[in-house]
Amino acid sequence: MRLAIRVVGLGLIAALALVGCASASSAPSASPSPSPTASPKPVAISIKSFAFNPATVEVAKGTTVTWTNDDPINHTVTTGTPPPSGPPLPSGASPTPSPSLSTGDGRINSGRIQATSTFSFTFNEVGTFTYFCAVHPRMVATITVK
Ligand SMILES: [Cu+2]
Repeated sequence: MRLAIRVVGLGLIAALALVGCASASSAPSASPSPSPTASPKPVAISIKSFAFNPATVEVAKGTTVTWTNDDPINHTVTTGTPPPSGPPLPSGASPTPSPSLSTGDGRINSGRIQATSTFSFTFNEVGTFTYFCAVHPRMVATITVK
């Protein structure tokens, strides 16, 4: 019993010594140098009244775009070509109870953006990004990255 206490005590002393050593030897770390090119200003797009506002945006490469859903219902930001709305069902077929949303071309797909929520994407690739709302395929917009 007594031996055990002594071992624990020695262990504590050793631990304290180590901590003291570590803090004494830690040199102040050099502050990271600022990046040579400042990142472009972020861009905000509002989703309101079943439309992307503004619908046409031109941004510099590296820009982060944030969409805010200002409608009381869900929308998505999905790149690609919107599916034709209201596809004709084969005769006798019943509509699926919860049709899965189009995932577009797979480059950007926010999934459902709840009311008052946001979705952000950083464009690190130049090109034209045509996107739509998978819930309401008539909602279309374009972002051009230069
Ligand atoms: Cu929508």
